Amino acid sequence: MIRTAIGDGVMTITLSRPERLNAFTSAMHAELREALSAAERDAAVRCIVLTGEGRAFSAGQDLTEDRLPGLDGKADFGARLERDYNPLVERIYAFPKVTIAALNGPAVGASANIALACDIVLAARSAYLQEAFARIALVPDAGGTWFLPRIVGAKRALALMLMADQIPADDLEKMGLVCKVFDDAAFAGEVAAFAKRFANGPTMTYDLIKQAARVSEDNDLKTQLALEANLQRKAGASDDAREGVLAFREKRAPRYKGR
Ligand code: T3D
Repeated sequence: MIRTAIGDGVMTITLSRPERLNAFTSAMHAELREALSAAERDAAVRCIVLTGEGRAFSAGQDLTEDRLPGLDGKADFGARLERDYNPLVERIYAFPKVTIAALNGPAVGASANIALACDIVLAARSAYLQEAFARIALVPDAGGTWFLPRIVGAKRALALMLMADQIPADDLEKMGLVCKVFDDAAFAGEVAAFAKRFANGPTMTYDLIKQAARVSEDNDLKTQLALEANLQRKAGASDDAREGVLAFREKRAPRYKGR
């Protein structure tokens, strides 16, 4: 259900239930947690790519996994979120290494929002994203109501969630939901090259940049300036910062070690 492969400092985590468009089950969540722990522990992993096998990124929660809503009045749809999705989204959002969602195909429901929790979203031209929840009379979850307004603005986010339509990759790029779109035939190669660039970069500094970006919307300017000074103190004391300046002076490419 979850496959992992490491190469060039990048762990590629592949959601792998192609016959169900990689829809999430509880077992898949457990395997994904394991994969993320392994990626966090392993110093050789400097960037992670989350993608899907086959023609989809993922179709969200597996709608056949267990009970049908509404029939006996006992189905607790919040419980699964609290157990599986909410910790996953928080973990990806705060992950100490750069995370890339590579949308090889549709990203639907909770999976659309798991993708938005990643630092960078790349998409194949044929991919789409769909906040499909309202189509089955559910509320956007897995962080959708938090990420979307912050990326596309409150009014547009609300429309996307109410309409629940499929948004093509080129439109996602225009809205800022996707960073780059690549032609389908070139997608795998472009994603690998994109990820390698981060794996070869100053990964400790990336973590500091992510820390600053995560809190900036909740901070006033004064607080954020003070935070920048603290983070810069840490970045400036790193081997990588020294290497970056040395490489500039010596007119060569820097060789970063992530410390
Ligand atoms: O606790 C809780 O449950 C609350 C949490 C909710 C989180 C959520 O994610 S809610 C949103 C769940 N996802 C959806 O509503 C999307 C459902 N899927 C679709 O609408 C369509 O499959 C797509 C638009 C994604 C793709 O359409 P299409 O025509 O390209 O493919 P298809 O033929 O519909 O799907 C291929 C197969 O995958 C098909 O199986 P079959 O008929 O060949 O045996 C289909 O049933 C299966 N599949 C697709 N999505 C899911 C799924 N099976 C289980 N769960 C799915 N989500």
